[in-house]
Amino acid sequence: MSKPIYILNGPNLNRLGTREPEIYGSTTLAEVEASCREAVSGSPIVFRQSNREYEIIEWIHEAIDQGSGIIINPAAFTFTSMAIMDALKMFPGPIIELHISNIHRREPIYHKSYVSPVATAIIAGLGTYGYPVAVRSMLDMVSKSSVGT
Ligand code: CA2
Repeated sequence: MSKPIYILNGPNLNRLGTREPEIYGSTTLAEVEASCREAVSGSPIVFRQSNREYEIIEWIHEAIDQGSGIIINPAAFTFTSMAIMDALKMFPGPIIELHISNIHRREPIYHKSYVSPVATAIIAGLGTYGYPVAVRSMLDMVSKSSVGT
């Protein structure tokens, strides 16, 4: 069995699909998870969401030991968390930073990401469709990376 891709979601994303549909769409996080599982067609993924910074850091540590790649939508922690940045720095495989909205089209407080400098790639502005796109790209990246085996 190959190592799983970790898909980690930050604060408030458990409420996806319930407000601001003009920015984030009407798809729920459960539906996003289903779209990721469909995109990997059987390859293992770990899909999680937390409103707690420490829990996301613990999951990044778990991915360091057990994962092939990390896709992370850190939500508001994108703009605040040096601790998540430091944890991601320790991950030896590919990292995709993912945002549903295009953070660079939004207010200046959404422009400075702590995660971007340690990410392999960034996806933003594709809506929730960005998740299956990220998963397919990650499958391709881990197949070329020694961490994926
Ligand atoms: O566009 C993204 O994916 C974001 O990471 C979402 C964050 C925001 O702070 C980032 O700037 C961009 C906010 C997530 C809020 O969660 C929601 C909850 C319910 C409905 C919609 C969003």
